[in-house]
Amino acid sequence: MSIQYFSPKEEIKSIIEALDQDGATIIERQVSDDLADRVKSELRDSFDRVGRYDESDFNGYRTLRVSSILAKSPSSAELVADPRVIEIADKTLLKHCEAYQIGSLTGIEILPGETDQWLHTDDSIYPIQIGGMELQISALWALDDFTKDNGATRVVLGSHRRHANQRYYETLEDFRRFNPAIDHSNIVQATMPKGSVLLYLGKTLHGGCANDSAAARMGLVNTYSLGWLRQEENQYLNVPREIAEQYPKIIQDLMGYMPHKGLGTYQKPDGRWIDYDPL
Ligand SMILES: O=C(O)CCC(=O)C(=O)O
Ligand SMILES: [Fe+2]
Repeated sequence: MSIQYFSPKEEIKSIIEALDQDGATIIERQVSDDLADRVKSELRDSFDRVGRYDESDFNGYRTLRVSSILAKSPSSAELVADPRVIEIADKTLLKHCEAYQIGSLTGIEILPGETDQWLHTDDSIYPIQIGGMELQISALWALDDFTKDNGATRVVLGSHRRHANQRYYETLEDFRRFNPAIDHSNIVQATMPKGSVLLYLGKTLHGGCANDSAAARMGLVNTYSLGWLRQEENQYLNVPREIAEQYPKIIQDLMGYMPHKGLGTYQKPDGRWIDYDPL
């Protein structure tokens, strides 16, 4: 099997069909090299200063990670609110909520020498599974070319439908043992040029890959989750309010400043209530 690639001009219907069928798909060169380079350079200093603080067996020990992305990289807002990605998130998530939100935003730089990350589902942070309902989707932006050798993400195509065992596997052998029905050829790498975006569902098994090249591979993962779930990353604490106020309304709404019908409401000092206001 191979992952389906689309151009930015492709009809949205075909992209959604591929996402539904395979659990993952790629839009190639959805944004310019210039935008990818801007985000990359805005994040560089943070990767170097704090990138090692999130090392773990799951995250790896040769991988740099940064969060609070909207506090560090103003240009990343263009990725978060990318109209194509938003259209796809609308179609996937608005069936199950009134409004959705940023679940997390994480910069990930896989350094040379890193080994395979555990195959996992991103929605495993939530202790529930509801048949036919996606809790979240992920958009993984390539800020460098993603190649076979430098750590292009592995995706298990079709795993969103068939996979019902564990939510992560430390080794490929474990994965095979628990999922004998999933053919090995369904594990593919999301190779893609800089500026492309890999879209995958919350239930799709995937993981970062070993970096056997001589250069680092930087990506930005943006999850969008149903508006009635708790956000994975606390946007209010991670992004200072003065910075949040500079962003357009769509970004503020996605950060969670827009309540979700009866949840997260607040009363302003002047007494007015802020309640649900659809995007
Ligand atoms: O960096 C990657 O390729 C994927 C990382 C990932 O899936 C995760 O950390 O949840
Ligand atoms: Fe992941």
